[in-house]
Amino acid sequence: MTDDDSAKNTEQQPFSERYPGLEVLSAKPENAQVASRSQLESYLTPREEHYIRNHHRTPQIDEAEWEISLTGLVDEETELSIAEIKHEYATESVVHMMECSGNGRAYFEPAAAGDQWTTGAVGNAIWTGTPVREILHEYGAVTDDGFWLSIMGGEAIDDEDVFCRSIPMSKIVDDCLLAYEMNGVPMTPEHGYPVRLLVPGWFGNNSVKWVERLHVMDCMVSGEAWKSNNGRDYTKYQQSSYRIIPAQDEKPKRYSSLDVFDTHEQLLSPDEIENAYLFDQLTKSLITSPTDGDEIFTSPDNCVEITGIAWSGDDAVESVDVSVDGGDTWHDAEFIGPDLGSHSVRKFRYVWNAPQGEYTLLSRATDEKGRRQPATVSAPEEGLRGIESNRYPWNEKGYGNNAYVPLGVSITIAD
Ligand SMILES: Nc1nc2c(c(=O)[nH]1)N[C@H]1C(S)=C(S)[C@@H](COP(=O)(O)O)O[C@H]1N2
Ligand SMILES: [Mo]
Repeated sequence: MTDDDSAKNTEQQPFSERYPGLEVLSAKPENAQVASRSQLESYLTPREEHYIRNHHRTPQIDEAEWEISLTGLVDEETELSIAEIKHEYATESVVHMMECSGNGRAYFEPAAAGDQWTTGAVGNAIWTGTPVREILHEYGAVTDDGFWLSIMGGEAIDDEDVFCRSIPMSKIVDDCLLAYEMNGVPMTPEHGYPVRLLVPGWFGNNSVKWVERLHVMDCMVSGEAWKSNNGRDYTKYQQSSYRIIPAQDEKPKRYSSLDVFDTHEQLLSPDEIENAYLFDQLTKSLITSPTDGDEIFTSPDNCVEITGIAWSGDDAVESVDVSVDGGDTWHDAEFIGPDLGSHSVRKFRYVWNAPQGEYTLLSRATDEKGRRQPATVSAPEEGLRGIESNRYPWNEKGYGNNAYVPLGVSITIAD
């Protein structure tokens, strides 16, 4: 398929028909998750089955006319064409399990506002593009640690707030891409065509789609000038959305810069950062087979193979445990299949000698720093700011839920 075909298709077919594997949460703007867990059994998520999350609507962009401006702390401000981005620098690929920070919001009690994503706002794809560092170096940008790159999406119209994210320069220089291909084919308009930022291992909200401007700064977008810039708020999606806000806080505390980016580390040290920012993904896992409500006949060998996937942020998944008794006892699962890099899912399995009965199956992953999924989400009255005593903090916007209990699978083993 050529770039032109994917652009044309948008006009021809409704969104839900172009993504038949997705369950639509809202059609305008387009928000949709993978319809079933069993679709996540394959090592890679097909482009048409990768969840979609939009705040506004998908813009119709002509790649030949699109330009990205590079501004701020650079020797030379410039406009980059898509042809320059694609052809004048190195090309790199990464397998990234992207998760929307709202994935699992549906399990918050009381409910948190927003689309009620359950388990399907994830996708494991091969993303290909140009390393951002190459472009920054070409134009003499300041790329020292402590600096930030603010990336702005181009879809806002009239006085809509601009989808802008500030990413620490150390992460940008390390492995961020200006991506234009997904699984070896051009990205569809909904996934960011013609070009998106791809931040490997970080929550989806960092991977800005339809990039229009890159701005090199010594701080994040913050302060009055960015809050009202020609009538538009550039700070909302950095400073107000995608923050962990416990029930007792009216507003998140805005910081102009940070030293700690790791989301889990922020959640463990709320004295330093009162409301964590959703940057790198938390450790999480999901049983994909059997599925909830299954009745399984095990004869003649009494064996059930439990399989699933696990993923984490910048730190790789180290191990996965499986419980068949609702969390009383745990067994080591084994990894199977290829290791596609630390930002990809790992597939796991546990082979179980299954007596007749009813069971709740659970899985929990641990990352290479020894950080394990918490069991449940706390109650808002507890006021937690971080992960404590095996509980994930309830928060007003329902972000980051990696608790394992709500993800359990109930099955019956029949005669
Ligand atoms: N410009 C822009 N970029 C954006 C968004 C958006 O609304 N506008 N949504 C973000 C969020 S919250 C997520 S989870 C990912 C989803 O990417 P996908 O739709 O390709 O799955 O895009 C991110 N990039
Ligand atoms: Mo998201």
